[in-house]
Amino acid sequence: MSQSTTTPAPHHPDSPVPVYGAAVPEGADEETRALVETLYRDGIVAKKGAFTPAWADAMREDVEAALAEALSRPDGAVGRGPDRYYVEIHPEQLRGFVDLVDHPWVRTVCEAVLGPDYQVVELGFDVPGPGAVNQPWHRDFPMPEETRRTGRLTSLAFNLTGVDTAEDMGPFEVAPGTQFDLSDGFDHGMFPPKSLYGRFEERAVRKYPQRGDVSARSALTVHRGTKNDSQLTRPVLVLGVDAPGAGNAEHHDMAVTKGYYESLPQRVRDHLVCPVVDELTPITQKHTIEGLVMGEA
Ligand SMILES: O=C(O)CCC(=O)C(=O)O
Ligand SMILES: [Fe+2]
Repeated sequence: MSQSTTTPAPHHPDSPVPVYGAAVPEGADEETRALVETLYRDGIVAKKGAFTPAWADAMREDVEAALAEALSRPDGAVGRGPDRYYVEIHPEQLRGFVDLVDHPWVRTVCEAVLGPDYQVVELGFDVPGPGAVNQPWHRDFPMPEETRRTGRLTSLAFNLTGVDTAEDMGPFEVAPGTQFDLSDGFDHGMFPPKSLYGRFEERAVRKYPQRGDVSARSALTVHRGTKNDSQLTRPVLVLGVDAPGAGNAEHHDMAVTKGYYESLPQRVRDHLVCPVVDELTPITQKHTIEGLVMGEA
């Protein structure tokens, strides 16, 4: 999967034309090529109906149990704005974890974009409640040096909704094609200045995923959760996957017990780099810059 050395420098946010080509692995079939091309062009790609609605309902139950547990202890959940929580969990807190990481579409996207040695580094969820407001446009982390230099994406965030998304629930909004915007002037490399909001608003697409759908995006594609005008929460699962060396694992505290690890198929184990422990420790959320900038819940 070597990308040509002639890749031009990333374009400036003011430039309308993304200059990166997709890094399609050699020998990829047509479906894989299309997935990688869409991801490199739009910064997001999705598969409808990857799981059944019943599978998504079970995921939602696990997410709600984990949220209740996290809210019951100090720093179990971190605020990402008013009535919007982020909670990180361990794989065995999610009954469908193996189904998720072993799903053919998920595996294909990971392998094609991140290479055969991709690493599952983060499992968590965002829960915007009825009081959630528009988030500032943002990246989930700053552009890594490698992406800036080579135009290669080195990590992916998979999202799965726990509910059928309706307009009044404050849908996820994304600005396709902004994953390679240079971040000069972005606050902490993540939050673009208001003077650039026009660029994101022009491109903004609201997503209405239904239970069972899965999407994969670059965390660099500028996006935001929007204002929830309903009485319902809109839980979203987040699975973070890295290319080797991308360095996101160190920001997360995922672990698995020995017994659970031993129960996993080898091809799932192959992508887990987290510690194997005797007993799980509930994850304490670090207070992050996201919480600060988005306004603690
Ligand atoms: O509301 C969403 O779906 C995404 C929220 C988000 O982007 C974040 O908290 O970083
Ligand atoms: Fe985000």
